[in-house]
Amino acid sequence: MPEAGTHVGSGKVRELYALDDERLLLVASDRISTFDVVLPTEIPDKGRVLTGLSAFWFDRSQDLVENHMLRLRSDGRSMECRRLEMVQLECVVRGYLSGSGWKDYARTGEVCGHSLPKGLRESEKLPEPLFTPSTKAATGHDENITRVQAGEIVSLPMLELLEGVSIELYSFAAEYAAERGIIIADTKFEFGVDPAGENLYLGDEALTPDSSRFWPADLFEPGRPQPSFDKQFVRDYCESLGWDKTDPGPELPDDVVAGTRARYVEAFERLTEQSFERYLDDPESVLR
Ligand code: Q0Z
Repeated sequence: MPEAGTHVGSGKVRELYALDDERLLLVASDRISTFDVVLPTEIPDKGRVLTGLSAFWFDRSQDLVENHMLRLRSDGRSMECRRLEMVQLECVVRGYLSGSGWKDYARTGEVCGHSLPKGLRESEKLPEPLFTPSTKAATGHDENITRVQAGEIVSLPMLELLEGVSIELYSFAAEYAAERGIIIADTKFEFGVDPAGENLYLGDEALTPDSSRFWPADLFEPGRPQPSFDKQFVRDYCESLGWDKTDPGPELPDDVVAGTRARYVEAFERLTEQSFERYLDDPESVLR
């Protein structure tokens, strides 16, 4: 139980607590989801890897946009955050054609109202990163929306600010990660404003494998779906069982857990350029 927090929300793999009127505590568990189902087996330290990566990116991107991080707790999985009024848009940026972006392109030649060249293949790098906002569906799946629909949720000046900041953040992170062998194919940002509505902040988690598609660059080959940097062992194991992908999911064997933990740690170490052991010893070591 976190110090002085009343529970205010649950995500699939994270919990949110109120500390006071101005501050929230975001706690990342070791739970893992695949095919949208949370599995009964945890991946040890997954929550610490994701919190450490979020903290790393918040620190490295603070000149691009302010963010909600106030403090990283010594457990390595909890972040004290500025309480914001969240913008009711999922700010998705896609650098590669995958997932619902690929599906929409294959059907219509467009992704969220952006027309694209003909003949692109699944997983291909896009000529420019695309801002493809979606709605925050309370249950089920986020829905891709057009610019016009997004303009009904936020003002047009706010939409243009979100688009510009989102693309800058993605471009910065994708270039940094590519130099370290990780393709960030796409990512989802969530933003908020202070109570006066004066300042924009990057919130939630940022540029983690749970909020993004991470692909190993050395295996990149357009024309097919790409292996996931972090979850591929879990997916392959689940596929080998013939599980119908409804709740409850299967327990994972020890070798799948160990292999998956190693991939999360590898992503952390490649991106932060420091050992995960050092992070466990001193979480603030990811901050400059
Ligand atoms: C984030 C979520 C989670 C359940 C609300 N800084 C903030 N200010 C106000 N609200 C939020 C934040 Cl991050 C906020 N969520 C998403 C996260 C569990 C829901 F860990 N909801």
